[in-house]
Amino acid sequence: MIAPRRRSAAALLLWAAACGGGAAPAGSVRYLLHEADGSRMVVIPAGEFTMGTAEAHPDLPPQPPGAEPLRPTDVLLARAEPGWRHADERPQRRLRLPAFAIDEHEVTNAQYRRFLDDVQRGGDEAFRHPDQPPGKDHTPRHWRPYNPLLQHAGYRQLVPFDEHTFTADDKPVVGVDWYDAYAYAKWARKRLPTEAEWEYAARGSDGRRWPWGNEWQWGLCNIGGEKKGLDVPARGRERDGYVYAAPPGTYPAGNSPFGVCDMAGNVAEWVADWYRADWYQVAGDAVHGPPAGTKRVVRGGSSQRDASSVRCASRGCREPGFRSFTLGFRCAKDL
Ligand SMILES: [Ca+2]
Ligand SMILES: [Ca+2]
Repeated sequence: MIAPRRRSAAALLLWAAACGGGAAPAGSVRYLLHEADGSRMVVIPAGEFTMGTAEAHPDLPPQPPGAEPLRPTDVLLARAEPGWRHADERPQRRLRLPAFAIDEHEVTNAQYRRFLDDVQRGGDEAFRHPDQPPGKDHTPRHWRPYNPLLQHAGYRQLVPFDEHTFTADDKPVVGVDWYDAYAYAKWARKRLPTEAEWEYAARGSDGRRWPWGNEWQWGLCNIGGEKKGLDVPARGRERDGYVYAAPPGTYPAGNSPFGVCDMAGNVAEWVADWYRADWYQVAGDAVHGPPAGTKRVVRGGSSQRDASSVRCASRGCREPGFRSFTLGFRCAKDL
């Protein structure tokens, strides 16, 4: 296989039908085939959008059909979930962005493996971030031989891991830190999306809560479900079919208005910006994050989170060296 660093940068533009469902009318999604890493990207047109959340007192999280009413303690616990602490999403702002392209799917293990093979042969000097720790290895955390019982002692093990749970070619890569995501994007002649670009690609121009609209619907994305609270009999009985990540594109009816897949849940996604909880209060019309910080923004929520945490405006953050079986990324590029 020819390494992407030696490939032509030529890319093919085409128009194609939407990949099913979602809010995008069939035929309206403009795709771009990005040769360097074999990804299909969605062209996001220049436009104005609503970033952030207006509500000061959000609703309670949607419960599965037929579920028992929430007890007062459940309400307190639900409001303690990071996705319900809306303060860092306010005030809501209208921002204007130039056109860009974003990966239709989260980066897969198959794609990441080509990157890893290339940098293990030729080094990562051309791709690594200046702040990357010396001697860093880009191997995802879960690609190494491991004893899941020992190495995941800090996690609730919901169903048994097997050797392919986090490594199958068609699954999103996880266990990568921000430096890995940055280096992959540069290797692929792309970049990480900004927080604003990510949110615009997820919700379009009308400020909707979830990629498909304002009403929560089960089965349109991969989140945590009945397993919550270590409910042993419920393990593995997910309404969306997956306890951990699903192959990208499994829920086309939950696509964003632009036809971007899995912007709610599946794996959470690193983006380019530094996190600052009060950034929206001081950012004005800035479309980038603060110039420095200690944590990078994570967007979209994951297979282990609730419906609120996978809202388009929900913000998370992690130290750039953090790795998790719920955290991956996708790339963007200028047009
Ligand atoms: Ca699930
Ligand atoms: Ca996602």
